[in-house]
Amino acid sequence: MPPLFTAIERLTTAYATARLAAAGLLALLALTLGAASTAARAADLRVLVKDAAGRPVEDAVVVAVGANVPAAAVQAARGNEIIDQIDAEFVPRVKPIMVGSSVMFPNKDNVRHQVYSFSPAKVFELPLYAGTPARPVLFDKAGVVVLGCNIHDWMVGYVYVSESPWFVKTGADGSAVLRGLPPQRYGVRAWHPRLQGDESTTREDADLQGESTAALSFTLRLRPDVRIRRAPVAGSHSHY
Ligand SMILES: [Cu+2]
Repeated sequence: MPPLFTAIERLTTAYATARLAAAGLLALLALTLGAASTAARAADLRVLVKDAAGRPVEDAVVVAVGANVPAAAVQAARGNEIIDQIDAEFVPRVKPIMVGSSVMFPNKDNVRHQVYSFSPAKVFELPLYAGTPARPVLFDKAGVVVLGCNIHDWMVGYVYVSESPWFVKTGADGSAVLRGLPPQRYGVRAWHPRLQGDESTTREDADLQGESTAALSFTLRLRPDVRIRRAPVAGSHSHY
């Protein structure tokens, strides 16, 4: 090839490479700026759940529902979750998950468990087992799934299968924070295993357009805490 053409070819290649690099940089910059502005606009919603007597309610699930649900939020919320059986109890006793998530139920006890649910949102049974079952259970329908064990009547757990990716569970002080909510209007509701009446009646509205933080408080009417008396369990620490 004549030297002139080679030179032109080299120049053209160099130009193309530079253009590609510039385009790449611009795209990266746009992505970074976009992510930064989205993060800056996202809001935190602090929630406080109390009972009718004003006492903090632990293990309440608070769900925020908005019209615009980014696929990334769903992807981040959906996952492989774990509910242990420790000392013949479900740990945690209340587990909120995103619909489409699966839950593994490892048995950490020296006794066998037979975990089941008859709840419409998920009917299943794990045959009597020790250790970790081979397969997780897929929760593909929103709703509350009450867990039991055929061997230990007092074992009760709750999987709260949320249709929205924005949910949180309250701590011992009755509070929790829903983080990174995109700016929009939300219907926010609270649920608890002892909630009296329909969960939808707890709904409150939050407008997070132009707000970086907001707060809501819920007062729930709860049934008395009645639990099935435990029997001594071989290999458990409860009867020490
Ligand atoms: Cu059991």
